[in-house]
Amino acid sequence: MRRPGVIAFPVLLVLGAITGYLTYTFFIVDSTPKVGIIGGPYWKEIPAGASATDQPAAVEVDKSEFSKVVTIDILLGAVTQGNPDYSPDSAKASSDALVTWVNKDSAPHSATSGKGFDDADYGKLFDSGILMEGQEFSIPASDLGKGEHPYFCIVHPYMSSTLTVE
Ligand SMILES: [Cu+2]
Repeated sequence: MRRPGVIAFPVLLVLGAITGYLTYTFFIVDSTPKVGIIGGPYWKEIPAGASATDQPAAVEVDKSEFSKVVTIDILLGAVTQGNPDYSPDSAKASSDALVTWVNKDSAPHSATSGKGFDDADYGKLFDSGILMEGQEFSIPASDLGKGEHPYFCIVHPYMSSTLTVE
């Protein structure tokens, strides 16, 4: 009587080889992206609206044309949840003013219209895009229209504020 390992060992080797071959053929090869081929089990269409081109282009603003400038600082440390972020937190601007956000934090931030990503219209009224440390974004209050405009930071959605145009 031979020892059982004499048969079991080569059988296990063959089964392992078959498993490896099938895994490679049916999972690895299919899931590896190929240039020019759109499809495969993991292919997913990017939803409309995810494109950066949907967002309003940065407006070039001549500050000297405005006698009133409302500055909203993005405070140092705003990156930490719970810290004061936009200052003043509820800014007010008259229709003839220019509104300017200045990032005084060391982290990147944005000022993007809307209450958050759940807001279907977020970013439609205004969007600073990513502001690095020291960068600023300006928009005439007349472009926004009267009323209360909530906005938030797309990098840190817990940062939110309102701008009221009177
Ligand atoms: Cu932020």
